[in-house]
Formats: sequence, structure tokens, C-alpha cells
Amino acid sequence: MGLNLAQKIIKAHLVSGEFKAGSEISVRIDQTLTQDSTGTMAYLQFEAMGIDRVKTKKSVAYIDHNTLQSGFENADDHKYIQTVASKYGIYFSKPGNGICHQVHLERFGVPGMTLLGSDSHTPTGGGIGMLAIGAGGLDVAVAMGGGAYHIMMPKVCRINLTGQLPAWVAAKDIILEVLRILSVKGGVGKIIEYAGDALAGLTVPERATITNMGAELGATTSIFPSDEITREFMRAQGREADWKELGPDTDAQYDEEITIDLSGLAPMAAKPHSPDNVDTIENIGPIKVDQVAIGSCTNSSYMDMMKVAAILKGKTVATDVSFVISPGSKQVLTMLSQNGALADMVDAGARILESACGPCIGMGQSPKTDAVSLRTFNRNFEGRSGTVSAQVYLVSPEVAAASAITGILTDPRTLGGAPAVTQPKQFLINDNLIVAPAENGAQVQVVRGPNIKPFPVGKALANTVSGKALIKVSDNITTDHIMPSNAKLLPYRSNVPYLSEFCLVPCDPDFPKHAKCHQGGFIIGGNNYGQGSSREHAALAPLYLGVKGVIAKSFARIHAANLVNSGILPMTFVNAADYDDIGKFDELVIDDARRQVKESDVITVKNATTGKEFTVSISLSPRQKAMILAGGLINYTKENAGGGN
Ligand code: MIC
Ligand code: SF4
Repeated sequence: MGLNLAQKIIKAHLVSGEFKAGSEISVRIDQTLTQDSTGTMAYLQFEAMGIDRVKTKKSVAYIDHNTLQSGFENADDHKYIQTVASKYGIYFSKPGNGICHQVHLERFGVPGMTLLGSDSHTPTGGGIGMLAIGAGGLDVAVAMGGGAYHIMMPKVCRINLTGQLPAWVAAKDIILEVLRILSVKGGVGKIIEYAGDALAGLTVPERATITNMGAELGATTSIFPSDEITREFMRAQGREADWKELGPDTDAQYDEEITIDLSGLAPMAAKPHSPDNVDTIENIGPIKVDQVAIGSCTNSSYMDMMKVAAILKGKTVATDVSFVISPGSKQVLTMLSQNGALADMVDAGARILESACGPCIGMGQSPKTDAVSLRTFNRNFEGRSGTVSAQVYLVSPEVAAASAITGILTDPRTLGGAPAVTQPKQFLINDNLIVAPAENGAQVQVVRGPNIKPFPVGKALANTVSGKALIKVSDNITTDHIMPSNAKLLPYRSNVPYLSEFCLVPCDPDFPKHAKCHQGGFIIGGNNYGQGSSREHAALAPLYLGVKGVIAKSFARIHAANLVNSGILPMTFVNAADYDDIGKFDELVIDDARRQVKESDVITVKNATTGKEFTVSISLSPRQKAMILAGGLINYTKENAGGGN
């Protein structure tokens, strides 16, 4: 039986486990990436492992998230990451060099390799045929130390793309259509593999837009074959030697198949407040727009920017629209400035931001009260922009630029001919903002600012686990709810005690107070609890506040793994209806917890307040169970003297 592309790459990297959907496997990691808002924690954890130098083929540390330096904290973290990178053999991409996923695609990604990144949009690398997975910082730290990465073997879903994109319809519209079909939890436990005739018409940056936003499906990753289009991109990046052809066997099997005819697609938007709340621009209608933001790791490539510049050329941004553009990398920004496109943007009234995440993670540019904000980004969770009342719509660069000019949500098909933008034969290559690590790391002194605080470590599972149901939340709670990130909080990513004061505050402003006063307890969640970002702070802050377990209807993959890594037990209701029976502050008790976790996949929880009992499943591998018993990955690794890998 033939293998699909995802299975081929997994097979070539398989360290342990059975090649069967749903069973735990571990894979060797070739490359890692970190960014600064998760990186500080990942490197603190790496340092705690006592390894001299990273064991990967290439590890890169990017600074792209916390670039607003409104106090010493972010700058201190940058210095820490730069020195730690130099010491341990990691390439360092300076602030200004660009958004990690964009730069990694341009300068480092290699088809067929595995990439583990401490950012949920790491699957962007699937655009050039990498098996690129987002994970918590601790998992990335383990991978840097040479340890394998453990996941449940995903199912593989093939999405056949047929036909041709009509004028003004973009790669963004393809992934919005996939989100419309599958929803924000439709990809959980799956790898999405793209195939079909239409691939011949999709450039690497377009493919990367699609794999990037596969994160919003909850998918483990998304991948395109590596073909002549990939070769052209890598040649233009001066890296053709890294290219190789890769695709599925002709008789490859898939667990699921979906076909999308691109010819039938129209410009679309994800409406507030979820990336799967998708409709056509035509159906949404001409709503008034207050802000337009173009950029992010989804849509900031050279070609995206050139299309935007062509739409803006000779026009003026509507009087009532606040309009910002952040080109994805120094390469993109330099090329735009050399060919005059940047002047067209500035002249039309765009405010140019540095090549970084910026407004996507709430680092500035929060829109006005009740604003309608069009963004080419990937997430429109309520409040993520920094303005709780803002209505954020996710759109293509074409829709964004057209609407910036008209001041209303505009279907760009009404503008006449679409701009013809082709990929350059040669991108401008100058890696002068990428710093190679020191040859002799022993001589490098790591610099630690005063904001860097020790990270919390879990405790071995008690025999009786009890506590109050501290909070009960609904479906699709994101890690932005659990551990909000905005310009005020991001500087504290290396200070969990401070961050914990804001844990789950968007759902209940008193959660931290209640957690402290009851000395921890349980979180009760709905479906897809913990979707979104990979930030392990969404596990570390609850851990710091004494949370012992999370009982939910279902979990998002990375967050569930982060909970286990921290020693917090993720439990899933066997009967979803039991969720309804739990009241806030009910006292929950798991008797004989160690034996129950060790011996069974279904455990009993007693509600001492109502006197009822209910069952929860713990779909944990034997290794994960051992981690929970030990109190998290760090304790488990210590107990096993390196056997945690
Ligand atoms: C995001 O887009 O939510 C982030 C910020 O890039 C996160 C990482 C983080 O929280 O630092 C992600 O996607 O993993
Ligand atoms: Fe940065 Fe936004 Fe991409 Fe996250 S989604 S990596 S914040 S640009």
C-alpha cells in the first residue's frame, strides 16, 4: 500500500511507535524555531537540561513578537535570547529581520525535513513540503537537546484543489473556504495534505498562506508536495541545492478526502469572532470600515505586498480609515523600497510598520471602540486586537487594500482588472541580520535581565486530587482567553507570577483571586478548549495558581500537550451532559487518583457538593501518564535520567 507525503516524512523520521492513526509516535526533529514571546521560556527550559550545544541540523531564534520596547523588559529578553543562542549553537534573527515563519520559509526551510517551532503557525513551512509542527516551548527545548517529538499519529486528510482561482480571488480565500467546511476544530488529530491540478497555479507564498492558517483548523500540520513550483521559489532564494522532489505515492491512502473547485470561489471574510465564521464579501455587504491592517505571517510575502501596492498606486486611503502595513521580512521590505512599491503605499496614506507581528498580537494599533477592523491576519478572537468591542474581519490583501481606499468592505472584483504580479526570478538576498552562533559557546556569557523569573514546575500527582470548580467556560475558549497577550502583558512572558494575575481574566476577572483563595482547583471547559496559540504560559499560569486538572468536552492539541508537560491533568467528559451538572465552586474529588490514572483510561470524579459521580476519559499515552504521575515533563525527565526523550 502506498504512502501519502505526510506518512513518508514521518516514516523517514520515526524514532518509536506504531504507524497507526491514534497511537503515540515519536519523530526526530531536524530543525527548530522559536520566537521571542515563547522563546525566553523555551531557552530557560533548555538551559535547565544542561546540554552544551543544540543537536538539531539547524535551530533559529527569531525576535518578531515583542518588538515594542516600552520598558526594559522586552529588550532584556532579546539580549537574553541573543546570548543564549550564541552560546548553544542557535542562529539568531535580529529584530527587524522579519516574522519567524516568513523568514524561515525564505531562508531556512528544506523540503522533507521536520521542523518544530514554539509557535502555532510553524506549519507555514508545509508550503515548501516540510513537516512543520507547532508545539509548546518545553517540547521545542527537548527537540533542541536531541530528543524526539511525541505526538499521536494523525489521520491524513487530502484536500484536492481543482480548477483555477478567478481574478481577485486569493490563497486566503482557499483557506477561508477550508475553514468554512471544516470549522476551527475540524482539523484536530489530522494532517491536511494538499493535492490536485490546481497546485500547478499556486506559488510557494500562496501555499504558505494556506498551510499557515491550517493552524486555525486545529490541524497538527498542513503540507504541500515539493514540486517544480517549490524548486523555482528555492532557486529564487538562492537555495536550489536544498530542493528535492517530494510527493505521495500514486496509490497513497488517505483517511478523508475533500475536493474544492477553485473556479467557484469568491472573495471571502471570516467574520467576528472566529476564523471559521466565513462568508463571501458580497453576502456580508458594504459595511463601513474603520481600520485596515495588512501583514502577519499569513499575508506579508513580497507578492502579497506587490498586489497591495498596485491597488494603492495613485489612490488615497479613505478619510475615516486608519491603515497600517507590515511587510513580512527585511527581504520583502527592502525589495519594496528598491522597486518603488513602498513609495506607492506611503503616498496612498499607508502607515508602514516594522517587519514584525505587530498588531496581529496586539502589539500596538488597537482599533477604536466598536471599530470594524479588516485584517489580513489569521485570528480574530474577541479582544485579541486589544479592543474588546472591535469587530475584526479576516480578509485577503486584495480585499483589505480595496476596502482601505473605499472605506467600506469592498469586493475587489468591482475594481476592474486584477494586478498581475509574478514571482521574481531572484529575491534580494542579504542575511546580514542573521547572526551565526559562536564557534566556542563556552566563552559566551548569558545575559539575564531582572524580569526573568524562575518558571513553575509541577508536583507529583497526589493520591486524592480535590478542589473547587473555579470556573466554567463555554466552547472554543482560546489560549488568548486563558493567558491574554497584549502590548502590556507580552513583556512578562518570562515572569509567570506576574502573568498569572491575568489568567482567564477575559472569562472571569476574579479567576486569579478565586484560584489563590481556594489554593487551586479545577477548570471546567467546553469543546476545543485551548485553541489557538502554542503559548505554554496558558498552562504555566494555571499551574502557578494551583490548578490541578482541566475537565473539558474536548481539547485543542497543543494546549492539551502543554497541560501534560506542566503536570496538569487534562480530562474529557465521557458524557458531555455531565458538564451541565457542575456548578461554579462545586467541590470535585478524584479518589485514588494515582491508581486510576495508572490503570485506566476512564476515571471517576466525585462531585462532593451534589453527591453525584461522573466519568472522564484521559486519552494519554503510557509516557504521558508517567509524566502526569511525576508532575510534568521536567520531573519525568529527571526521574528517568534523560529517558524522557
Ligand atoms: C499567536 O499568533 O497567537 C502567537 C502570539 O504567535 C502565538 C505564540 C505566543 O503566544 O507567543 C502562537 O501562535 O503560538
Ligand atoms: Fe506573529 Fe501573528 Fe503570526 Fe502569531 S499569527 S506568529 S503573532 S504574525
